[in-house]
Amino acid sequence: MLNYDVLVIGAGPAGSSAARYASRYGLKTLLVEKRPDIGSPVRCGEGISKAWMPEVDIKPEAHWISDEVKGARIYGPSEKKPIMLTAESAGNEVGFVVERDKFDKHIATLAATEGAEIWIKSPAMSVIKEGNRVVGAKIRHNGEEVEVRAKMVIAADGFESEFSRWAGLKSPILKKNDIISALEYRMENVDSNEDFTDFYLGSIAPAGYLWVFPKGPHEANVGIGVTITMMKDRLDVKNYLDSWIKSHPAYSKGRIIQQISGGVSVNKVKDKMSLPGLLAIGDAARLIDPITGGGIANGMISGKFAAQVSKKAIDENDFSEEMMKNYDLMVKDKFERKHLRNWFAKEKLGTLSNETLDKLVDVVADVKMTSISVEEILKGVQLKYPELVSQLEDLI
Ligand code: FAD
Ligand code: OZ2
Repeated sequence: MLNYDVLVIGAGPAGSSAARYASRYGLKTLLVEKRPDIGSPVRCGEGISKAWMPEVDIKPEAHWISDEVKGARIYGPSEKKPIMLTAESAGNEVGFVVERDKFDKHIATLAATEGAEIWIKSPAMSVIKEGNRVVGAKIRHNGEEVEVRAKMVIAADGFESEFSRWAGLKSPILKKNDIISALEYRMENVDSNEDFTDFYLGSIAPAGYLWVFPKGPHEANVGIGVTITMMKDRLDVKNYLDSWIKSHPAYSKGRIIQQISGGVSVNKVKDKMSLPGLLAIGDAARLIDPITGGGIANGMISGKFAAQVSKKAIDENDFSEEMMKNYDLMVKDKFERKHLRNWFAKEKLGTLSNETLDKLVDVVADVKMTSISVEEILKGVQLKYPELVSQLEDLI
């Protein structure tokens, strides 16, 4: 049996961020990852904005940046004039398309630098509980099942998260209209614009969108997310992506060098993301933004919160439900209102016809955007089409 202050399950960006901060706060920390290679295989569009990075002490580094973009373009179904979110008009920083495998390894390296121990190829197999408190996990490590005891356990095991459900947390369960099925090709020999991440709305991607995130002059991630309630068949999402590519000469001449797929949660913030001795973070806590589908930033921020509450719980020797609520409150304070607004907006957007979406994009494209954010787009919609956002007007 081994003893730690903090055991983190999963070395994605959320888990590595939690392990990094827990170690920084002086806690003896073990980070376990089931895969043999942190960050790989990549399952991500790799698009991130810059604005949140200082919050989790991340400085951009060339080795994990694939492309620096100057803005985002959002196209309606007829693909005419897009809504432009650009650094020039908004006057703030934009974002990157990253090399996600290198990015994830970088965050794990930062955790190691602070002193965290890391085990790869080491899946958590089951939860150890004493009464209602989680006190560790059984980990398969070097061919053996090792009992790891920890004062605090952090579940960072991603969208397919099982650990917190094994422990008895119900909140990871999602409603069908809050699940996106996503598919993406990494494509070579395409003509995308290196300066922009592009988003395409409409019946080409029912209740979701299609994206093109540039990775260089002739390389891009071309992906699609569709709400699963809009799908009749598992293959629908591939058919949607293939038919869009086929009808766009800049992409149809391209070559697919990698295909990935995965689930994306697009829900409101859950009420409870903790149990005594256990905190769920990142995708395991369903913290993806419900309109952009972006989860890297939120995962890393929630990892920092989990480390802070772990430190407090350990210092005060209090692992009660009440103590864990501090984490739920920090997460809600940060994300609840924004995700509620974006959830309502995505629900509404999913009901609009191509014709309405075209009109909407056309008029909102004329609004000067002063920051690169979803809020700014919704303010534009409120200005031009108030009836569409009447349900969420208090949140804009
Ligand atoms: P993950 O990155 O999933 O990490 C979880 C880790 O836990 C994994 O390494 C896994 O192997 C490990 N693990 C699982 N079970 C166990 C176990 N039992 N024991 C040990 N380890 C375990 N977000 C963005 O911000 N920008 C994007 O462009 C973007 N594009 C996306 C495109 C697609 C197709 C998909 C599916 C998602 C996309 N996302 C994007 C979402 C983003 O990938 C996630 O929100 C992000 O990875 C969440 O980080 P995480 O650390 O919570 O989980
Ligand atoms: P704000 C990002 O985080 C980029 C993430 C890209 C993730 C791609 C993953 C795709 C996976 C699945 C698809 C999910 C589909 C979800 C359903 C949607 C239903 C329509 C922008 O720049 C964050 O970016 C704008 C960044 O956002 C992105 C900052 O935003 C455009 C979003 C696309 C669609 C919106 C449609 C609205 C159209 C209305 C006509 C602000 C703060 O940082 C500022 O301080 O999270 O707001 O950050």
